[in-house]
Amino acid sequence: MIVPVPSHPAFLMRKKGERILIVADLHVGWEASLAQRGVHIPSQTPKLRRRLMDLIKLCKPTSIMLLGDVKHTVATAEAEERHDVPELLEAIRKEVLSLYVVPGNHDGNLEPLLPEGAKMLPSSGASIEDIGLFHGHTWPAVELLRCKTLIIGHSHPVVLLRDPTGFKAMHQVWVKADLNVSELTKRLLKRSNVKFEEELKMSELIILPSFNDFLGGQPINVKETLTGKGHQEFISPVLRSGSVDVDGAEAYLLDGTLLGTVRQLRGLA
Ligand SMILES: [Mn+2]
Repeated sequence: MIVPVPSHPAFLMRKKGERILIVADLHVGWEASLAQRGVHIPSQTPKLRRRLMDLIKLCKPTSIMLLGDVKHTVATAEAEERHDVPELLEAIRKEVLSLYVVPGNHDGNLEPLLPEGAKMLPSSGASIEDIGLFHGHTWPAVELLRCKTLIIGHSHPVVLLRDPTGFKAMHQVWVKADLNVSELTKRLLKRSNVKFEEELKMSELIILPSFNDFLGGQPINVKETLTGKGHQEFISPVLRSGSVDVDGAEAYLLDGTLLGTVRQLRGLA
């Protein structure tokens, strides 16, 4: 069983005595990239660490899965990340039996920064029971087609609400979308040249809000943010594949409030 943790951008999965906490997009070191543009602020990692520790206290997980983009610099690691990532991961590693990392597009050269015992999974993802998990910047492994639900991060979904007087608010959201598995299978197999003839039950895709809320997100209710325009590096191939009903996707605030579908919310952006 998998449930969103109320008021946190996190999932808790329970499975025969195991409790797996899943978070995505920590982007440790994002503020260091601000320094390159002349804005110097203290490291925000202690705040991330406090929030993670609170979450661990609340959920009492036996393991933690980091669903990609643990750090911010894409190919290498900045000095701040080389210090902050091991310290943060070591702290959470001590609290659980296992720490798993599914790498995202920002996780180049992450492996040397992982604490002892942490397990790096393939970027094409992993499945736990009938849930398939991957960061979202790549296609998932073909085996993930056997899952019922796909969970990704990567998009940092937020909803933009614009008041007629010019006020703007952005709220982090969960996104839940219907998924057409035969379409997804077709697209995925075309790339991998594998035969896959089974009856498939997959029906939905869920996007996890980013754990690091400091760097904002992509407003999903601004035209085609999730599927087309904008920075291609942020567009998930699965969302772009035509197999996900992005317009009909439902957006939920972290506290569980249903805001509406992407289509309905476009009028408020
Ligand atoms: Mn990403």
